[in-house]
Amino acid sequence: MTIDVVSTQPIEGQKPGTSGLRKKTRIFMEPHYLENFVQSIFNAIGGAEGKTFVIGGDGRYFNAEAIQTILKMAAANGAVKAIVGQNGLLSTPSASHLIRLNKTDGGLILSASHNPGGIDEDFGLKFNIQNGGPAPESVTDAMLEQTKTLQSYKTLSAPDIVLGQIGKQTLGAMEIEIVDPVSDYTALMKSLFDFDKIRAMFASGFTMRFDAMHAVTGPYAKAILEGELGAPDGTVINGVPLEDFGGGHPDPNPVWAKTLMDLMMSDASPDFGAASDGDGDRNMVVARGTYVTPSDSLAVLAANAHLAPGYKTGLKGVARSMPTSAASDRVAARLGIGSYETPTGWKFFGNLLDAGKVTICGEESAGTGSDHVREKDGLWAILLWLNILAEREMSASEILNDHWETYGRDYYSRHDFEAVPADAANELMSDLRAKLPGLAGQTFAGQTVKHADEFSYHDPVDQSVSHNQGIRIVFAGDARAVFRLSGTGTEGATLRLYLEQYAPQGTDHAKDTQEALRSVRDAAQEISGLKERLGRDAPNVMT
Ligand code: VG1
Ligand code: CO
Repeated sequence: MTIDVVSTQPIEGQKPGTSGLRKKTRIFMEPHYLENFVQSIFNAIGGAEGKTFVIGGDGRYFNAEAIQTILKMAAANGAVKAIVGQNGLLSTPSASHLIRLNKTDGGLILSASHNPGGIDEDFGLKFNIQNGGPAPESVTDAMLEQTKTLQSYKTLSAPDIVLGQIGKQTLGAMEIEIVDPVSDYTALMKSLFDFDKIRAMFASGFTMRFDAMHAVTGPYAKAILEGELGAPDGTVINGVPLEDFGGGHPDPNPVWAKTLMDLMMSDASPDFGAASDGDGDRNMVVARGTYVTPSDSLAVLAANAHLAPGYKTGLKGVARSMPTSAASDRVAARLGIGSYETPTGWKFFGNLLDAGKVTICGEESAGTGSDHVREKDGLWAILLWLNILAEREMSASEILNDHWETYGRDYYSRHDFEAVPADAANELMSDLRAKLPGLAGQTFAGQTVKHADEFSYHDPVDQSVSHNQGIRIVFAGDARAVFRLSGTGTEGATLRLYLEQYAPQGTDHAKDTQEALRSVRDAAQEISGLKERLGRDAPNVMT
């Protein structure tokens, strides 16, 4: 086996976005493209010499080939060990756990998460650091610099590794350990939740449907829900990971998980419904007859987490991304604990978790997690819900209604305008930015602007500052509209409009969500002119 130093051209502007680098699969498959980015990662972290990495992905098309390439490059760059999920599979939260459990130097996670998979769809790669969390901006900026100047990369001429075989192999001087992707993760879940109590709930006839969307969570959900917890066979649907996710978007929302939504709204509904995304870090929760918005789910979990053994001493604090509704802030205020508002993307929660300032974090995009790993964790959120249901002996909708009665309801919806022309979306944002100083006091569609700004985050732990994290327009009547450009799309631009309207305790909590948000939506339209500018009558996706 020989180490080859391959000369290459820099790949300009490959900036990792909200969650790693995402591109069309065919771009990743171009000669030297993946190699350039992997070498840029190694260079950006001060080399791979002597290091141990966790490697795995969501099983999408090109997953296994890319892992072979990464392993050879890691060996050629002097890494001493790679811990790899069997068949190249690792959910994002379980990769985060393995990084921490084995005290490794980080991990390479192959996923484009909720984006569809296949040769004509999307692929992605992200690097997580020693704490198990996504690389912070200082590191992703260093990767970007590397991609611009890289002249060569190192690889090994060697036969492929057998990814299906659990146990140890060697590649050059590097040891490879292929591990069962599920077992360590299951042990972690057992340490946090009352499995006996949840098992008893299933045994007494509680029914659930978990849609794994043909993505990576299937084997985890089957092992834990149907295996450990005794839920009947068939509780997990679409449980076999497929390279193209069966042709769907593995995005757990009412649009892409429509079959599950329809079931939950029907007379045949089980007691509880859930789904997770491509790489298993996000979750959707549906009560019988009621969709639980992710912002509400975060708030309910924060308010009830102490009922699960892993959180019985209470929470240190709660963090949410800026576009997430204020529902979890209300819980934190009542509990007398800290609440934090961060930019979109899990990498911003890492410092708060490491510093012990927060225990639970969440995003409106259906990501919820805690300090047990440094990623959002779809199955964790579902297990926490199950533990709470088992303890409170109420249905999920009763818990939700009780929550609204206690705290008031934050009506919430996100409207996505996907794959719109990038120029038009950028212009919309810059024109809106220019308007901000004059908006306060003006009234649009019956909503009066209280203040408007562009969100900048000052990290309270490392004092770093991140600008341009979304435009917020706060209205006097306890409503808010947020405009933000997505950092995970691979085609044109995606504009996200986040809408919320608070209805205090004692007011009507049973309105239709879109109806309750009508005036704030109309105000957002009037201020931005988004329909005309983007040439769209309606959003593609409303969650
Ligand atoms: C989206 C979500 C964001 C999430 C990110 C990665 O980002 O809005 O909340 O952290 O996806 O999630 P954006 O930039 O497109 O809005 V995952 O599960 O796709 O890695
Ligand atoms: Co994901």
